[in-house]
Amino acid sequence: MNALLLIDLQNGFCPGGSLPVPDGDSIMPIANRLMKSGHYGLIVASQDWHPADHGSFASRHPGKRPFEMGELSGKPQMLWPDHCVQETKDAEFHPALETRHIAYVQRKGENPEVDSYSAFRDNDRAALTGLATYLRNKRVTELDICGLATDYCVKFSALDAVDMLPGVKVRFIADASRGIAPQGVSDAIAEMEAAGIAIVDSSDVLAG
Ligand code: VGL
Ligand code: ZN
Repeated sequence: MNALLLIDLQNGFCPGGSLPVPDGDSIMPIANRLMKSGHYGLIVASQDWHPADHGSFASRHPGKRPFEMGELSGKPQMLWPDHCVQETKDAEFHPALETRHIAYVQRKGENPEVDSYSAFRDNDRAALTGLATYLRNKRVTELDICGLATDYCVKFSALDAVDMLPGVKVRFIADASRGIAPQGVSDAIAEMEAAGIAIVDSSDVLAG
């Protein structure tokens, strides 16, 4: 079974959102084309879904500003602007995304004391989200991953997919993804390649 995993295609990560990824909204038409291509038997999505007092928010760390390093539960943590707070417009999927194709939504980042970049487990690797079990039960053998942001949630989700779904062929769809920082994106692509993840474009998928 071929599956597509769309990472965090939410207002918060698009221009006008609270943690905008440059050009983040430009990938919605590509995601829609991929979903409608007929290539995938299963389409799932993740949603960053934070409580209003999430510990990754700089606002919870007196004297700290967004994009500074801080600490969360004793571990180094990049501090972010408040973003994707549960039940707010910022956390909703981007309106241009055709969500009717999505069979399952994996929410993450609900525990205020730990961040969860990966759609599969928290950053401390202690708590699983349930997505790996879901994909195993669906007998997924090929998993394509794309979305926002390449250097954070996409990268960690792809690396965890390789680690937690042995035997599944994992690919990263580059043109259907955007990152926060250019250097972070190049590093993320190198890390994914080193982990055996194939780097492809949507045209490769659509060509069959
Ligand atoms: C993300 C930073 C904080 C992401 C989520 O979706 O890449 N990045 N929360
Ligand atoms: Zn977040």
